[in-house]
Amino acid sequence: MPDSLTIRSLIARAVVAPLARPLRTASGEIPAAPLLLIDVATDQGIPGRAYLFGYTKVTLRALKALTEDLAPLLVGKPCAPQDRAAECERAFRLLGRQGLLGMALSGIDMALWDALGRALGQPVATLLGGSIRALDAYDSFGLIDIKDDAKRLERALAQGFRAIKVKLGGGSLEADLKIVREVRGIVGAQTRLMVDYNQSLSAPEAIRRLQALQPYDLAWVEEPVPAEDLIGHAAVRASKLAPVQTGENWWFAADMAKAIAAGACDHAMPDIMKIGGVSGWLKAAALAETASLPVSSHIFIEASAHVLPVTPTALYLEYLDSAGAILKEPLPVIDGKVTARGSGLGMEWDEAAVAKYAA
Ligand code: SMN
Ligand code: MG
Repeated sequence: MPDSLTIRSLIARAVVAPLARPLRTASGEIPAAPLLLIDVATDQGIPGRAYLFGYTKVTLRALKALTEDLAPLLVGKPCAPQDRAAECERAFRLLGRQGLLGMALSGIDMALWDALGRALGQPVATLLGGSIRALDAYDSFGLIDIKDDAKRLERALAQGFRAIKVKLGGGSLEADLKIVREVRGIVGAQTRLMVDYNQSLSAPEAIRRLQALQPYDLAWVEEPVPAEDLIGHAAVRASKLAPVQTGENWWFAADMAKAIAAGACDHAMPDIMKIGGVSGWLKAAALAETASLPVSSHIFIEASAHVLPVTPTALYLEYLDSAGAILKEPLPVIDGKVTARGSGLGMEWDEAAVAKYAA
């Protein structure tokens, strides 16, 4: 390994990549994945790569400009992700890091960890003191239509998934009941079944719906109320109708600490792009351990597969492949499990696909 890896440049490219299953949620639809691909170059010739999931095309151009505008804060400095993250935290103390800036900083952190891993010829999981292992994964569906999705659910079981999540809240309680009844009918009693309301209900409405859903043995209810409504989450949790899961909208570990202090959840699911990249995830993993919260990941299957092995209370990797269409080798599911690849975070762009889906 070269003495010290020095950051030379940073570019970002926007793509809109097709999804194997377009994603419908109670809070909007994502027909294809708006992604920002980050490429860091170093003086030593080692690249660092990561991607951001932009949720919407509307802000993708701004996200690209913002990410590239951060280059002057990094170029010429050592590829030391924790140091760079601390520096950026200070640089943006007055502005704050939520939103696009938080995403950009998290993505850069991931790309720097990727470069470090590549320089050492090691997977990031190994760099962090863990080892690569096959991780239990759950298959993550959107708002389903049983006519179209029954076959896909059966396929998930055939792939070995023992846990499945579906989204609810697209309509009435009756619509939720129909979905859960039909899905339970297909996946059977042995499969763990989780539901995700994507922040669409009030706490009293969530409690009303969970009462009706009692016969279906839900392993968790995710974001029943708006993510920032910690009191609402705590109220749903106090009903004891289903374990409460949240975290995909926590901005950095400080948000997670507030949720824990508010008793908002039984489970945690930090999103590596909103929690501060690999460096931020490590803080979240420590918070989860001290609060005895099982941790599952949120999208970002490639990077999450490297950090879950060093997460003491790791539970599931969420299998929702948002970038497979632009990767040379998408991560496979084998017997319901996903295993990280290295070195670094183990992602190589399929340049022909990147050109095809350029936005
Ligand atoms: C989700 C994932 C990706 C885009 C939108 C929403 C989600 C989940 O809530 O948990 O999978
Ligand atoms: Mg969710």
